[in-house]
Amino acid sequence: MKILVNVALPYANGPIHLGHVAGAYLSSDIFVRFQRMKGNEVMFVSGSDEHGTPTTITADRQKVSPQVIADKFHKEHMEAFSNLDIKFDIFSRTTYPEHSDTVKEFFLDFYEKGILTEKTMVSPFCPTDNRFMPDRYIEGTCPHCKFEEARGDQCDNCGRILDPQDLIDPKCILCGTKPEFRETRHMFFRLDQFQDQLLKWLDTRGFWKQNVLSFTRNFIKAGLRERPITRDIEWGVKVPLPGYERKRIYVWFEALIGYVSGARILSEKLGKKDYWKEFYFDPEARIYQFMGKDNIIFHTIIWPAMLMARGQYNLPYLVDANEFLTFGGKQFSKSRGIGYTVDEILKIAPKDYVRYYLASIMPESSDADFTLEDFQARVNGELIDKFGNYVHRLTSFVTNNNLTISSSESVLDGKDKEALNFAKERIRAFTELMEEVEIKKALSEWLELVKYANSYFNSSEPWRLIKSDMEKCRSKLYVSLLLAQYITGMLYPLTPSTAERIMEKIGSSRYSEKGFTMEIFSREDSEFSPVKSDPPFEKLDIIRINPNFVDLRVGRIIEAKPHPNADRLYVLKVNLGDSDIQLVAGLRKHYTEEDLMGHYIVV
Ligand code: B3M
Ligand code: ZN
Repeated sequence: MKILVNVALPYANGPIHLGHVAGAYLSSDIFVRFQRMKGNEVMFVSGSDEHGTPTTITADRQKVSPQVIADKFHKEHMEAFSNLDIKFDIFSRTTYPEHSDTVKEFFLDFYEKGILTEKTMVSPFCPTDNRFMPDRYIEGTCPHCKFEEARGDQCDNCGRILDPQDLIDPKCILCGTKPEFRETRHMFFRLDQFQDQLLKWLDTRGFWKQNVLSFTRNFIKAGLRERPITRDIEWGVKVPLPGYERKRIYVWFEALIGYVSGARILSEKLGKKDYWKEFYFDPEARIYQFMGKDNIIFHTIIWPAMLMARGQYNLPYLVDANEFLTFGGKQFSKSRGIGYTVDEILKIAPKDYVRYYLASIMPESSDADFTLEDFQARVNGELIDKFGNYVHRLTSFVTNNNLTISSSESVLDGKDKEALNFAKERIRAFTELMEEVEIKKALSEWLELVKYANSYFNSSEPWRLIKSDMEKCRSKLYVSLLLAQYITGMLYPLTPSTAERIMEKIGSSRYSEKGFTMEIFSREDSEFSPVKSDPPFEKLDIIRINPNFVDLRVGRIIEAKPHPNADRLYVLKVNLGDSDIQLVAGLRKHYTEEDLMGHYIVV
């Protein structure tokens, strides 16, 4: 099957942080890798959204041209994604000439079809700057909640959508002058014409996630109105109409078309000019759209309406939006120093730890919170202790005994078959969930299988069998290695480079022949020649990551015993109120056991 995966084009106005990654970029990359594993033909498109006020505001503040800002962040975004192994087929730019050509084509097609109408509206005009100001350039007091720094388009305090005329005491953010409200002419997109068609189409999308569907239905129910798609600014795609020389196309309207121009540019680069049409025009192809929840209506209403207006284009098959990721309960914010950017986190933790943790808390059905403690607990407790140790113990046992294990020498007993059936069931559930982009749930199926593999290996006791029953020992190792191959294969879309590394360690013949395909999960003959190597992971240590992170608590010593093998040490048990911990302390020269008992200490 042909699958086009589009991810919202990030604004080129600031660094990518983990909130963005968890919102859409990681889930789409995982989905793409999974689809490729299944043998589907995938095109993975995103790019920089360079126009509009998000970029000009940053540029105005830094007193440079918007292109300087866009260039800087386009480069940074590309690096951030690539450092996290998020690998687009194209990371395009909305300042490419091919993009403005495609936008013009859409615009003129709509114009000729009568889907655009010209209307007069009232806009803020700054007499000092002598120009119309975009809504975001006006700030004032919110009429609803009295927040004093509400923007002309929205109040960040109460979340209400505003019109700059609603603001009490409006001011231009560049010069502080009170704006005048003047009439100006703009082009409007007749979104109202698509209300029925959109509702009918949504009725066929019952399999979408609830958050996306209900958000969209409520928006349509409130009634769709025509929307202005030009603006009085100078930074953007030019309007191909006379009289519009000083106006530009609204950033959202043209950025959405970036999905089409991106696919076209990629096709051109691949030397297959019309390749993009196989995704947009063949009704058998599927288009998946990924984004954060604040972008839903643009992708479930406006973009589909634009595609309907063009005719012939495929509509999105699935629109997937995650909820928000918070950091210690607060919104990620670069300016307020809350949370980590991709660059910052990668300085302190390997990319796959980040991918693993974000996938395990993916905010799919509700907001999720990133904390350093939880990051450490998940990575160390699951990825390292359960998965890494399992593979390491198993492969070390095999290599220490100079064995090569193959299916042909294995005779499976009831328990072995049960293990393989359990695995098959988990893989089936995992696959279904990945298909539905339920990544967090898919990962919990993986963890189930990892735990099962651990207990299967422990209870089969190959270290005992090797002395008494070599055939049985080989069979147990074979099943254990097969389980290792499965769990590593399942991990591939989530943590690709780790999965590659571990697969080498396991030395699976199937992997070396086929790489990561669904055949990794087959049961048929394979051979394992594990490679002797060090433990695959180093534990995550958040105190080392963040020296400011110190967890100090007062505890009471409830037990003090001499250390059995060291005459300077005590083994202490300390009660922290909600739990007990054990400590080893070099205090025997200084205190007796009785001195210590019952004492309060800081740990
Ligand atoms: N630039 C998303 C954002 O950065 C916005 C998406 C455009 S996708 C067509 O918040
Ligand atoms: Zn407000």
